[in-house]
Amino acid sequence: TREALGPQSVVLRGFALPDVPALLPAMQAVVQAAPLRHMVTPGGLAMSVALTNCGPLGWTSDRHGYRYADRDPLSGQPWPPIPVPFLALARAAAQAAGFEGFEPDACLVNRYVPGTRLSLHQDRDERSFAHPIISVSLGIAAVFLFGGLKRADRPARVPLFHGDVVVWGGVDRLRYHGVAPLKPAEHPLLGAQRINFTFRKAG
Ligand code: MD3
Ligand code: FE
Repeated sequence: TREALGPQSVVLRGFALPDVPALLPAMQAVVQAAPLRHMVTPGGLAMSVALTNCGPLGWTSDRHGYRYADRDPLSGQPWPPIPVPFLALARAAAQAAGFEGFEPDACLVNRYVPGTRLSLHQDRDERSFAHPIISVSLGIAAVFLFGGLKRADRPARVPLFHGDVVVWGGVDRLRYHGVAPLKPAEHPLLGAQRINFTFRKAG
C-alpha cells in the first residue's frame, strides 16, 4: 500500500520486505568495513544516532561542520561500495514513486536504539535538491516527524515499521523532519534497534 505524506512524498508500506534476507548480510559487510559510530556535531555534542556510509560519498560531521566525504575519516579508506541489493531496492522504490532514473551516490546507514532521537532538521548538504531521497526502515518502529518548510511548522507524526520505504522529492525535499525518541521494543530479526538506510545523490 502507499500513503501520501505530502505532494511529492510517499510511504510504500512493506516495500522492502522481500529484500530483507539480502539486505541484512549486505549491511553486516558494510558495518564490518566501516563501523557504526557516533559523530560529533559542530556544536561539540555526540549525535545519539550511530551512523556509517556506503557508496562513493558518505555524510560526515565533526567540529568543522557537516559534509560529504569520499573517505571514511576513521580509516582513511574509501567507504565500502553500495551493495547490489541496496541499489536495486533504491532504484525500484524511486521508480514506484514516479522518480525515473534515480542513481544514488551516497547511502547513509543510521542506527537507533531505544531513547535515540533525531531532532528536526533540513537536509541541505547535497549539491542539488532536484533528486529524491529514499529511506528504508528496518527493525523496531519509530515515529517520523514530518514538518514544513519552516522549523516552527508543527510536524505530522508518521509511524514507520520494518520494511517500510519512504520517497521524498520535489516540493517536499527541503521540509524539516526528524525522529521522535525510540520506544523500547524488540524486533525478532534485529533486536532492540532500528536501522535506516537513506539513499541520496549528493555529488
Ligand atoms: C524528509 N534520517 O539521515 S529518513 C537523515 O529515519 C534523516 O534516519 C531519518 O533524516 C531517519 O537525514 C529520516 C530520511 C529523510 C531524509 C531526508 C528528508 C527524510 C526526509 C528530506 C526531506 C524530507
Ligand atoms: Fe534528514
